[in-house]
Order: sequence, then C-alpha cells, then structure tokens
Amino acid sequence: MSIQIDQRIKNIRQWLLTNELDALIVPHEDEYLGEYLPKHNERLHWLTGFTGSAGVAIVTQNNAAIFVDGRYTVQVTKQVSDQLFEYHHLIDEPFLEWLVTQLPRNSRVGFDPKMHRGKWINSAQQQLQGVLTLTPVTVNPIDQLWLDRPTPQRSDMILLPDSSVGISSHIKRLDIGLNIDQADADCAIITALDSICWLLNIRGLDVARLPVILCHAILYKNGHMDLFLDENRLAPNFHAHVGEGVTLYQPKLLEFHLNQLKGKRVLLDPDTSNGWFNLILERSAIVVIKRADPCLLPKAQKNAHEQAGMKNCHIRDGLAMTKFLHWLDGQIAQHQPLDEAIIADKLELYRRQDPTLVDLSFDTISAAGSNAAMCHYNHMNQPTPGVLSYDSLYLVDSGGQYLDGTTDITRTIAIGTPTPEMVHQFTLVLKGHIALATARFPKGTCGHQLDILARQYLWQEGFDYDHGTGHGVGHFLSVHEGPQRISKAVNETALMPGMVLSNEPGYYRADAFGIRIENLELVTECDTRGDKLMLQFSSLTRCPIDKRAIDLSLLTAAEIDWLDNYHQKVWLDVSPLVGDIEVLDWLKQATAPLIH
Ligand SMILES: [Mn+2]
Repeated sequence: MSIQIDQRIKNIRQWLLTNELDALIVPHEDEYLGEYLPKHNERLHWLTGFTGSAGVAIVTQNNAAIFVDGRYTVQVTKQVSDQLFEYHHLIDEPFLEWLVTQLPRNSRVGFDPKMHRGKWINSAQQQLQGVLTLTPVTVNPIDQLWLDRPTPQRSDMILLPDSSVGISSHIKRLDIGLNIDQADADCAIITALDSICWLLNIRGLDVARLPVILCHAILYKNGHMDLFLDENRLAPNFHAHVGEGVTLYQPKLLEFHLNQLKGKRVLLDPDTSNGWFNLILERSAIVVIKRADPCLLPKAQKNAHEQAGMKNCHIRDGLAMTKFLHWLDGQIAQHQPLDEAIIADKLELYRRQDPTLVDLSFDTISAAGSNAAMCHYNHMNQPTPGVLSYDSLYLVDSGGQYLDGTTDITRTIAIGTPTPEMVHQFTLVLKGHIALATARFPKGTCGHQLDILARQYLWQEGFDYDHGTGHGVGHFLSVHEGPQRISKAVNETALMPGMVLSNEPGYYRADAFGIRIENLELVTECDTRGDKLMLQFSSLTRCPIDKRAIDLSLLTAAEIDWLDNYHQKVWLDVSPLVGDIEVLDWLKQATAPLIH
C-alpha cells in the first residue's frame, strides 16, 4: 500500500508542477459536505490510506502532512505511513498555519472549492491574505489520477407515498417557493441532499446511513424545480409522484444553468453549500442572497403523518432493542466472552428482522468499559474490538433508518455489578435526562436555554460532559438534522411543535467508564391552567432504561414516577409485538416499577 501511496503523492507533485501550484489541500469532504461519503468520493483515503470520517491532507513539493482530530490520533498512525506523512492535530495545529510555516510567501495553494464550505473559503482567504494565495482548481487532480475509482452506487429511488409524508411534493415546492419570494429572491440553489429528497418525497441509498439520492436542484419562487440527475435514476412513476413543475437535466449541465441565472436574485446557504456554487455565481455577477436553506425549518417540523411514522418506527426499534438486551443479559449471565463487534452485529441482526429497515442511521457505537469514555468511539477503527468487561458498564448508541422514520438511541447497561461510583454518575445523568424530558417551556424558547436542565445535577457535583445535549433528527432522513439544537452554544432557532430532538446527557471518566442515556423527544403543545402557550417533550423512544445502574436514594418521588410511567409506556407499546415468552418475561421485569 505504501508504495502505491508514495506513487500517488509523486503524481500529485507532478500535477502541482504542471499547474504552477506549490501545495494541494485534500479534505475528507466531498461536494455534498455530508457526514458520510459514498465510496467513490473517499479521496482522502485514496491519497493517504486513512479511513476516518474527518481529516485533511496537504501535499507540497517537499512535504506531506495529515491532520486528524482527537478521535483518530491512534488510528492515523496505524493506517498512514509516517515515512510519507507528518501527523498533526486538526484542531490544535490548524493546517493553514502549518502551510504558512512550510511555504515561501506568496506561494500558490491549490484547493477544490467543491470540497469546502463556502464559509470556510471566505475565512481562509482572509487568514492567508498577503501571505499565501489560495487558488481554486477547476479539475480535482485526484479525479484524474484515481484510475480504479469505484463506480458510484446507483441505488433504486424510493417514492414515499403522501400517506407517509403528509404533503405532496407539489404543495411543498409551492410553499418553499413562497419563502424564497419573501426572502426577496427569484430562486434558491438547494444543495443539501436531505432537503432535495424531502422536497420531492423521495429517498435512496446512494450514501451509507443517509437515505438520499445524489443530485442538485434549483427551486424557483413559483415552485418549479430544475433537478440535476440522470434520467435513468428515476423511479418509473417519478413524474406522476412529484407532480407538475420538475424539469430534469443532466448533472453536467449544472454549471451552464447556474450561469443562466444572470439577472436573477439567487438564495444560497453558505453553511450547507460548497464554495464552488458561490464562485460560479460571483463570476457571472449574479446577486447572491446568503440565507439559510428555506427547507430546513419546515423539514424540521414534522407533520401529523411524519409524527405517526416516527412513533411507529420507535416501537418496532424498541422491539429490536428489547430482543437485543434480553440476549445480552443471557450472555452476561453465562459469562460469555463477547467483544464489541459481536454485540454490535447482534443488535444489527435484530434490527434487520424488521422488513421496513433500510439501513442503520449511523455506525453503531458499541463500547465496553473504558472505551465508552471516548464519546465518538468506533470499534471498527481499532486494531481489534474491545472485550466486554465485567462489573462495569457497556454503552451502545445506535439507530435505524426505517421507511417511516429514523431512530437514535443510547443505552448504558450494567455488566455484572458496576462500582458505586459508576452507579452514582449514572443516576446523575438519568436525573438530567428526566429534567429535560419533563421540561415545560414557553413558545419561542431556544435549545440553549434548556441545556442546563440536563447538566444541573452533574454541575452541582463538579462534573459535565463535552458534547451537546440534543440534535434534531430527520423523518427517514439525516439522523443529525438542523436547524434546532440543545447545547451550550447559542442557537437562535426556537423549538416548535413537531420538531424531534435527542435528549442525550452523558458522563465520561477517562480510562475508566462512559455513560449516556438517549431518547428521542417530540416537541408538542402542552395544556396548562396558565395564560402562556407552553410546549413540552414527549418521548418517542421505547426501550427500558437499566434500573440496575440506578442509585434509588438519589431519585425524588417525581423522578421515580417518571421512570415508572415511561417503563409502563414501553411495556404497553412493545409487549404486543414480542412473540417469545422469555423475551416477554424479560421485558416485564425490565419495565416493572422501581418500588413494589
Ligand atoms: Mn444522538
């Protein structure tokens, strides 16, 4: 591999010479900027051998370096030759600063604007002003040099019926068209794949974990859409399904059509679009209105049909979790030697028993003992998966993409007898989870105003967790969806009825153990005697929380009530689906009230 990589670097250096450039930046991202990449766009992997989900490589004539974050500092040393690349920390040692130390003043640094957010390009240009020249390339050299590049996955297009999505594509496009008009724009470039699929009520499997079709779109204020997608990708009834006003174009005509927008006012989201779009529009002197993707907010507020699907898929997901947790308890009782991969695969197997599951919603985090202290741990990035440790906690964060919705759940399981310290911390996390789950808040409240509810008991004793408390979740779409969010960082999006968010406080003790309790919550209106319109959460997830890891003396009567009521809902919804009497017995026990 190393000889191959060496040759690839040499080829990039030759390409730099031919193009009068002094360096090339190769990020992990592709033109769609999503969390997961289709195989044919794994350019960073091709150049370096690194398989992580984030990182940047830089090649100069004299040097090469790879920049990865804290999740990957060990993995990178196993996958990338230190003879060929220097290793650096993506956050602590910014690659732009490294470039400045490597190159003479006014050197030309090549980058492919499609692989970077528009926002990044602006800030990078400012930072390097007068020191180095950032030079956009029109053809990505890796696309020219990658001879055995995988052919793109061309999955079948799934047409979601109106009964499942609630609103036809035609009505959605007219609605969003009005928003575009109100933003004083003539059209919007829709670059987020989940927005396009939401607008057209279609899904696909072009990318792992994100059920979308790779395409681009321009939506006009009259609801008309130009869709850039090969005709042979369409499902047979596509045109009848989406209704009038969708015109299909070859993807290679995108640039031509962008140039045709001369004289129009074009809405473009600098957060979700790659820098190439802005570059093309600016070159043609087209007026760009920089604003959030107009689909984000309507997509986040699930309608009654989408809510019903989300509820139903969570009950079936709860069945898979129930079978899995019953199996795990049986294995533990027999002291079976299990590793994280075996356990994760077993859970996936139970999920796949449901014929409506089309994919997992993300790579399962299956973390035994101290591995759970790393909150983005992935056993597949380790030389060997960790072995289940007894008298400890096991953490599993997982989810499914079902035809009627998306799930994301974390449970932390007592393996044997966890230490009193583990039980104490688990209980603090649970108290925070309950405090957020039972919150009532006036309409207009934003996620950051609620974040403290989940942290208060940890803070009280001098603890915290270094991640957000809640992210939005799509309806059979991205498991990480904006624009709402619950975290310390200010987020201006008020929580609205129909939004789905995770509630996932945690606690991580380095080299010892990790805890996270995650349910998905639906925002609903709340009846009170007061004079304000109040909102609340309603838990969608249907799976027992491990009572064996709780210190009951730390819970108030109200918290005990909450857990008992929650478990009662889990029992009522999931038990009718359980066929096996042993699993049913297990669920009965797992959902029985805390105090008899
Ligand atoms: Mn989550």
